[in-house]
Amino acid sequence: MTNFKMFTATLAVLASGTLAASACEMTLRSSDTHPDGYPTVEAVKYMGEQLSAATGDKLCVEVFHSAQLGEEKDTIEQTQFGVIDLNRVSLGPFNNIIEETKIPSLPYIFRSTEHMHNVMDGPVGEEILAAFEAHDLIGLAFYDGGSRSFYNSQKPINSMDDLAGLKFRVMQSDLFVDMVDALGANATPMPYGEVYSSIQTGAIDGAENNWPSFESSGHYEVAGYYTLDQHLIVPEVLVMSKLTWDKLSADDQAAVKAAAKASVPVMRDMWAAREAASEEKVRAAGVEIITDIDKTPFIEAMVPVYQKYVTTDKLKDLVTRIQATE
Ligand code: BDP
Repeated sequence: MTNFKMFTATLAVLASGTLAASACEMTLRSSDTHPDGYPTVEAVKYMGEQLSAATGDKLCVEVFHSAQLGEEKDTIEQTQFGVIDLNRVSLGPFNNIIEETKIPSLPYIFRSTEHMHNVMDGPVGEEILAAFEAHDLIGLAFYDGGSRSFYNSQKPINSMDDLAGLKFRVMQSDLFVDMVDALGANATPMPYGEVYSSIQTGAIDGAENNWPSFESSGHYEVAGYYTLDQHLIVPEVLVMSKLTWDKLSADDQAAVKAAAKASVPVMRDMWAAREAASEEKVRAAGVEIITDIDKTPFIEAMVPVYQKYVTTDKLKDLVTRIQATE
């Protein structure tokens, strides 16, 4: 689609959706690739309720879930242009645009979800949120994205050697292409919505994701082997268009930030519950889960990836501070 056609299509969906929330002075339209009920979608709805309460129904949020407004790479652009007000996205698709987002997207940079929380809730997280502004976006809050692991339709992956020759879809980020290459497999960046049919037709052998996405996307129906190598713990982010932000009073801006922050702990609880439920569903469907995997060779293979992407003093400093965080 050309940009013009894409914008027109988005505007048509937006126009059809605004009636429901017309009591509000301003309805902020928010995009999410995930289906209704998914923790990120529910977190932004919760954020909207908080915001409406805080502003006496002046500001409302309407979430367009299930990629109604498009795939992430396109919706990011539309958020920069102010066509979409809010967007909940993985940090991955920002990597090629905002340098700082590459650091928390590095493979094995976080030792655990708890480590990720400690980093992203602190000064490093604030610095990364602040980096969005130069790109016409306001970073509001980070959400959980679990840990991502490889799944495929061909065979169980028990070691790094088993990845050789397989073709995996990655998010549209050069960093992830290099990550997969460094592991000895082949990478194809593509939008999330194309993954199911691409595995089904054999255009790719698999992809990588967390439990809730593996389950909700139905990818587990076409990729019967899931290896918990946990190469990425990529935070997700809620951003606002700077054009929308600039239309708000200072008080309303503060209310937006507060509502976004308030949704974080709620999201984390919903995430933990959904992770468990998704795992149960995927296991019950008979997917072979490989848990006993030595991650050391995977971690060692990432040295050239770090060398390629952690280039400036600023980025090196971010890595050092993340590694030094408990
Ligand atoms: C999911 C993220 C979503 C990404 C998707 C992907 O929540 O933002 O679009 O992965 O792989 O886990 O593209």
